[in-house]
Amino acid sequence: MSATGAERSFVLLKPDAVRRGLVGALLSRFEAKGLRIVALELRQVTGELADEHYAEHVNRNFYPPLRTFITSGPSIALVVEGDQAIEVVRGLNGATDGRKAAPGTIRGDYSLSNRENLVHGSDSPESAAREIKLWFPELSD
Ligand code: RTP
Ligand code: MG
Repeated sequence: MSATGAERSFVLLKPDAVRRGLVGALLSRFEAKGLRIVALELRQVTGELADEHYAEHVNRNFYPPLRTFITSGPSIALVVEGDQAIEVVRGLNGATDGRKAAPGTIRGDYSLSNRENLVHGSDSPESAAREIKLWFPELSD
């Protein structure tokens, strides 16, 4: 929670979003929904940062290719704020697998992949707090 009471979520526009020139289109969706951008930065994700960000996945079979992908070019890291921002962002992002994600969602409209799915959003208040502290320590108390 921020000082204003609105919820915050961490969002990452992954390297495929930057490569494909979709940053503006994707940011527009979050802004049009009414979420406020409170931090934003272009970041080249290192393997070390990837391992921390995806700590829950590092031992999964899909992690090595995910690590290669997420470090393959610059990403846009941001924090958004608004009423129920965590759940709202997950709804805008859509299901993990772009092939199954509903039309109207970011992944449903722009992704045909279970890995290159354009966007990350925190999945719980605990994850949001952890991820905001990891990516934007200056925002944490
Ligand atoms: P995210 O964390 O990026 O918001 O995505 P998510 O919650 O919808 O999905 P999660 O299960 O947390 O997986 C994290 C990311 O790993 C890649 N992935 N690849 N079987 C696979 O090949 C596989 N499963 C997941 C995706 O990039 C997914 O977003
Ligand atoms: Mg996740």
